[in-house]
Amino acid sequence: MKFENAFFEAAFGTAGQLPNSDLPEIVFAGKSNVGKSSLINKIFNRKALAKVSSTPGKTATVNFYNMGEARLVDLPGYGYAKVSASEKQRWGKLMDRYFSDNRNIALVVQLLDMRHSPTKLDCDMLNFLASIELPFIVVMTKSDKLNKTERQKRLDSIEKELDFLEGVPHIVVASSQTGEGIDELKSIIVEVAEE
Ligand SMILES: Nc1nc2c(ncn2[C@@H]2O[C@H](COP(=O)(O)OP(=O)(O)O)[C@@H](O)[C@H]2O)c(=O)[nH]1
Ligand SMILES: [Mg+2]
Repeated sequence: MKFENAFFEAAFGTAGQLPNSDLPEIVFAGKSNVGKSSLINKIFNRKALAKVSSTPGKTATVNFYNMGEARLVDLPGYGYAKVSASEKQRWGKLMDRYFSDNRNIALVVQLLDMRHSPTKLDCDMLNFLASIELPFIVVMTKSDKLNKTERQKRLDSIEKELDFLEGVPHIVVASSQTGEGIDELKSIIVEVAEE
């Protein structure tokens, strides 16, 4: 897999437009502003393939990146307070359709902000992933923003915070700033794409 050669393929705002799933998909999910686009750029070693926004709630489409043997899928973020009811409904429909479409989903990568406990919506998303029995891992983002003590505190807490799930998922600590966790994520992606 040549991460550097990945290219943006398409963005879809409504479920009816979703393209056929003819390659394994590695799906990135998380709340708005958690650092999804930054992490995707870091994985591809590109500055701005995925748009990084200082305005949360911007990416409202499902974005597909072609990596040759597999696709990386950037799901629209959730949990941005200022989003309208109709926009939330569109998000829900899009997610329902995406995940019920018999797609070739190799792995879901659920991002959580390492600085905070998972939100209610984060837990809803994790419960949903567990209920549809998709393989998923957790990435704790923005690790560079924590000092040593804070970092250890979050690492000590997270397993307990996720114990509502049957079996604690694999957790990767990552930062798009320092590059922590990126190599591990890349090898996980290569591994699941080959299965
Ligand atoms: N310090 C730090 N900031 C980050 C990191 N990842 C993202 N950010 C910042 O968080 C904000 C949201 O990032 P973005 O990638 O657009 O989040 P998305 O909404 O989940 O796609 C931007 O201001 C980024 O520069 C990280 O690992 N470390
Ligand atoms: Mg984004």
